[in-house]
Formats: sequence, structure tokens, C-alpha cells
Amino acid sequence: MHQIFAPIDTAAKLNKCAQLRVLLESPQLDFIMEAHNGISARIVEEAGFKGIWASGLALSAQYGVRDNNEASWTQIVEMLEFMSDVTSIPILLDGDTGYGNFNNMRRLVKKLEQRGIAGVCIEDKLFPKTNSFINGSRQALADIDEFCGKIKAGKDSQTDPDFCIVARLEALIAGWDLSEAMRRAEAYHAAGATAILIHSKSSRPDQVLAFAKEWAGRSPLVIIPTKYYSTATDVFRKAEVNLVIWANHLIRAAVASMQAIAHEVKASETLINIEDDIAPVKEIFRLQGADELIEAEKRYFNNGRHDIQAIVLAASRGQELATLTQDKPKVMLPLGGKPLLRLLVDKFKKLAINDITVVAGYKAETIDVVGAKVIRNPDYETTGELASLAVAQSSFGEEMLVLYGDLLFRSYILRDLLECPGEIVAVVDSVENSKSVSGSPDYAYCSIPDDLSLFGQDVNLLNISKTRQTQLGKSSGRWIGMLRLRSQGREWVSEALNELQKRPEFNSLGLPELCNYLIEQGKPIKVLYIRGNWLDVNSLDDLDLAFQLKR
Ligand code: SPV
Ligand code: MG
Repeated sequence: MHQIFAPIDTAAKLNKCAQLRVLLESPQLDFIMEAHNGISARIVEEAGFKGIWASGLALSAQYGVRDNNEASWTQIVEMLEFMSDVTSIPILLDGDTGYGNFNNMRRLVKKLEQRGIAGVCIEDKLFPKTNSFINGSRQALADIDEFCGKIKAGKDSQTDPDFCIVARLEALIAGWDLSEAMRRAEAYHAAGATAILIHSKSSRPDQVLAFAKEWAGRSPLVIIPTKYYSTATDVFRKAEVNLVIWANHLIRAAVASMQAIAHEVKASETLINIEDDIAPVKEIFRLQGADELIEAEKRYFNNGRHDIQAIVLAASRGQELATLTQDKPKVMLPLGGKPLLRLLVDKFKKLAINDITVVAGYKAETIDVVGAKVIRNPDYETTGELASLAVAQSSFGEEMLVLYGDLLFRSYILRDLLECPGEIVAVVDSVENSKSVSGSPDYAYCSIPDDLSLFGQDVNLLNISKTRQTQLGKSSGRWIGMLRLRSQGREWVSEALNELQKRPEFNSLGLPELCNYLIEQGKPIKVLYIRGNWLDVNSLDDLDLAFQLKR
């Protein structure tokens, strides 16, 4: 009896070559399953198999070519790399005849090891070979010595001592008898094959069982029961077979399913009948490992910069534009054919801000802008901006922009805001009598007035107020209704919302009150000064002006 290499439950800790060797050498019966590309390889591993058969038939078939070495060996190896990359179990390649002579075999083994393939099975036929089930009896066998040289050349080329070379006997397929199979098996074993694969096209297992009996465990024994599939598996166990290869069943499953789905969709011209019968797109993403990439992006992309979420407060009607907002909220008023909100979303997208949430209220059902998610403040008639912001609170992102939905501004303002340091940054227009504000302005009182420097000043916001606060001196400008929150700032805002919600006047509070509360709590709000080039749309005149800020 051959040596037991290692107990099977330690196999997972071994490298792939050693794992395959364990599968071959341990006396218990094991199974490996065919795969033909990355996704099928993953499916085999997830199903619990301990190894993968990279079937020549299936690999050729998935390329749409015949199992006659029409796919080049490098094309096979290319696909094996995908299969190996996405799996942790060993792959045994069905290497046909080794794709040439001993020299080709040497290079093949080297390349397979480099791609993480655990072993190769070669069959004693002539290159280019034909699938054993197509006119098998007419196929010539390799010269024994030549084939033994190939095995030796492969063994001498491997660098991992556990890389496996399985010698496949085609004698029974080609119509020879058991003694010829035995003669060859002895020779291949002596040449150094890790295991012997005895192949048969009979629909009964008699041939392989007779061989197994005669072989009597001289080396590990492998079978492929494609044709004698109705044999009970225990029969193989009793015959002391080591490894069963389920050789082509995933490609056949895929073909049957693809044919049925393609025919149905063609005939019915709808997807409705098949959606429940196929894997959801989400399942494809899962098999591709999409979640891992999302996690990795958080760690590595943009120097760890988080995705920024924009929250657009758009619940109010915009009374000043009463006639125009009879059937839609202000954010849906068209400007040069596009709703205001569309212009806003386009500006965000230009700066890769793709997570856009609109808090809607008045005529919320009319808000329909691709790329923006709509959530509703059902109490918009009796509540204010902070109540709307609180509606979005459970879906706050890591970093955020909070702004009014009726804002229009040149893109550079947003770009500068994203660059501006500070956990919370407020945008303040320092131009006196700026045309931008037609409604009631939010006066901003800041620690230092705008010195018009090109490079950012370090300025703190002290207060925002609808009325002039003479005790605070001269206002430094107008807050335009835009805040940027980094992670810590976002947490401060969340805490502030929780606190303020306890107050009876919460429903009447707006973003300026939130800012003032944060400042009172000692949370610094930094200021980005701008000079014009923005607008909050409150009147028909504003709509004209807004047109100029479209870009
Ligand atoms: C293969 O899977 O390509 C094989 C096994 O060689 S069989 O098709 O059964 O010959
Ligand atoms: Mg094959």
C-alpha cells in the first residue's frame, strides 16, 4: 500500500501541490470537480470540493473549440491562472499529451508551477489528441518509452517536490486489454508518476474494477466515471480507488442552462419568465469578490479619502416663486431645459460625488433626477431644515456636503470647498451687496475678514444670523447655504441633531442654528471665503441670473 502523506484535515494548511498529493495518496476516496474558468473554479471550491479538475474538454468547450488541442497550451495556462487566482484548493490540469514531446512537457511543468497549478495529468496518446469518447478505439497510443521519458522530464523539471504528475492510461479506450494497461501502468509508475489514472468508455465499471484489483494499490489510482456514472460510489471505495474526477459536469450544466434561457428569451421577447431561474446579478458580484474591492478602495483610494455624500435640502416649496411652483418644488424648475437639481447633480458628478441624497417634501413625487436618491420629510409643512436633515441622519455617509437645493454656483466653489481643511467648513461670500442673495441673507460673522488672498486664510465662523448682530461688529459676508463635513465634523453634527431634537423649538430650526449651536459647543467651523459666483434662486430675476451660472 502506498504511503499516507498527511491526515486529510491538515490538508488546508499545506500548499496547493501538497494538498493535491494528499488527495491522491490518502487511502480514503476523494473527489475533484471540473471547472473551466475563474467563476466555475470558485463555485467548485464553494461547493466544498478539495480540488479542481481543469478539464481539457471543458476548457476547449468554453473557448468554443474542439477537444483536439485547438486551443494552444498557453491559452490553457492563461485560463488556469484566473482559476488559480480565485481559489485556494489545488488544480489538477488535464494536460492532454503534454502538448508535445518531453521538452514541451518540461516547459509546461515549469509554467504550471509558476501559475500555482498543483499537478498535471498526461495521457499516453499522440499530439494532437482527440477526446477519448470520440472514436477512442481508432486512436494510437504513445510509445511506452517515449511516454516514460515525458514523465521523467516532467518530474525533473518540478521545483516543488509535491507537484503531481498523473499518468493516464488510454489502453482500454483504444481497445487494448488489461495486460497492456498493466504493462504500461507499471512502466509509468516506475518512471515516477505520482498516480495512475485508468480511463474507460464502458458504461459499466468492470474494466476499471478489474484494473484496480490487479493494480492492488501499487500507487494511487484515479478514475473518471463519466460513462459508468450509474455505478454506486461505494463500489469505487471498496475497490480502493483514491480519487474520482467528475470531469465535465459544470460545463454541461452551464450549456443546458444557457440553451434553455436563450431559447426562452428569444421566443418570449421578455425577461419576465426567466429572472427567477437564473443567478441574481448580486450573486455574480459576490462570486467576483466585489465587496473586497469596496473595502480596499476605502483603504487605498484617494489617500484614504472617503466617498463624499451630498445631502440636498429641498423640502420647501419656494413661496416666492408661487406661480411657477404650483406643481413642482423649486428644485425642479427648469433652467435652459434642465431642472435646477439636475444642474446641481451634474456639478457633483463632475467632482466624483456620486452619492447624492435629496430630502424632499413639497411635491416630492415630482422629483425625478437620475443619479439622486430621494428621501422624504413627510412633515415638511410644519418643520424646518434641521428636521429635514434629521430625516437623512440614518443614512449619513462618512463625509458629507450639506446644502440648499436652490443653490447655484460655479464649479470651482465646490472644488475649493473639497480641498479646504477643517472638520466643518462653511462657504461665505465676502462681497458686500452681492447680487447673489435676493431673499433674506444669512450674515456670517467670522474671526478674520476676507483679506482677498489667493491662498486660504485660517478663519473661524463665529455666528450666522438672519439679522445684523451689531455686538459682533461688521459681518464678514453671507453664508451661502453650503457646509462640508469631514468624519469628525459629521459626528459633531449628528450629536448636535440628537441634542437639538430634544428642544421644543426643533421644528423651526435651520442650518444657521445648527452652526451656532456647534460653535457654542466649542466645535470649530472653518470658513472658505468666495467672492460672488453663486446664487440662491428665490425670484424670477434670480432664474435669469442663474442661467449665467449654469456652467
Ligand atoms: C476531460 O475532461 O477533458 C477528459 C476526461 O479528458 S474525458 O473527457 O472523460 O475523457
Ligand atoms: Mg481531456
